[in-house]
Amino acid sequence: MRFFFWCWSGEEQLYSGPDEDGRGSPFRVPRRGNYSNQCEDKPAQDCGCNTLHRHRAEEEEDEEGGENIQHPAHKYSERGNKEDILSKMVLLQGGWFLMGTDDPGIPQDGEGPQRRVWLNPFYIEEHEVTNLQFQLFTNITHHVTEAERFGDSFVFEGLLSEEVRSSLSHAVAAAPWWSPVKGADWRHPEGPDSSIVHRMDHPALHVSWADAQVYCEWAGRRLPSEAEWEFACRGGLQDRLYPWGNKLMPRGQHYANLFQGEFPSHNTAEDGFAQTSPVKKFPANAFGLYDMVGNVWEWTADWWSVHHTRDNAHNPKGPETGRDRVKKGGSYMCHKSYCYRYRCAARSQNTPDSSASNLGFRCAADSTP
Ligand SMILES: [Ca+2]
Ligand SMILES: [Ca+2]
Repeated sequence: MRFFFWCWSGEEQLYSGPDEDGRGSPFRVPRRGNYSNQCEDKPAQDCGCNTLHRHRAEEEEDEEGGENIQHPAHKYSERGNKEDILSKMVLLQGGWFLMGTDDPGIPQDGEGPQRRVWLNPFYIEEHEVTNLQFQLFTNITHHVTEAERFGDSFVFEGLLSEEVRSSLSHAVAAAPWWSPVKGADWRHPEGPDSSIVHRMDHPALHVSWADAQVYCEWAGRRLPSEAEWEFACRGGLQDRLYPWGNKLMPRGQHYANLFQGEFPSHNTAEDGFAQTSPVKKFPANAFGLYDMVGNVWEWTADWWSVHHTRDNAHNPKGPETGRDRVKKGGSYMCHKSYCYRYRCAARSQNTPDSSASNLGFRCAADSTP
């Protein structure tokens, strides 16, 4: 039995920092091994520190779980043609652009300073990887995600059934709308009694950075760097908040799947979706890319750092090492009052083995296969 601890300390997330779509990331779980509660030597009032025990499955059980997950009603055989599965990619010409902002919405996230960045041409998928695509990938590769191996993943409590909710032993204290749910994985986004059957064109959830890496490598692609992702998000516009400009709702229209209402208790779903939406439901940006902000957060290749200089950079790839990976774009859970991160310059982070019900990815490439 392994134990996991979460701590929240103002701007510093010591471990599983619940924050997300609140303030930070739903959880940042050290992968395995010796965990200690680093908050123990800090005053509780400074840390807001809570100790949660997540009972992970034993490794032996993980192995069995690996067998069990080969179950689903696979509609598609292993003969599926990879080229038919993969997303269309858009070629972006790169060049100089302004990355980050000098007017950060959340300064502690390292959104600034604004700096000039050069990118070589690259390709990026036009939408987030969907459940259908991820299912076909797993059918062919038999890949077992980290959430499946660990036996749980984080789910926004507002989406849970009464049955699952009543079975929960704890939530993340600093962000009680997040709960670790046993049996939550990409096939069961809200726990064992949920499924993706009617959501095959929605983004795949509960996919860790490592899982996303495996998918992109299998596809002959890679994760985008943070700079590439942000360039893609901006759609050729300079120093704008959103992929389409500075106004959140031009002509009163919703341009992204975000959270309307009172977070976290009352989601009016004014944009049509209280949860994820099918990809490509909202307008593309000028590059023809969909859901760059909103719908689900997207992993990037970079390690996380909040320290940037104004120096010009060529094809930056982020720090060489780190603990967390950068994610971009915000999600359907983002509300200005809690998670004003549905902007191109906004950013957040998770440990590479983290997974949640609002975190997905898309791939990029240097060239077409
Ligand atoms: Ca929404
Ligand atoms: Ca997105």
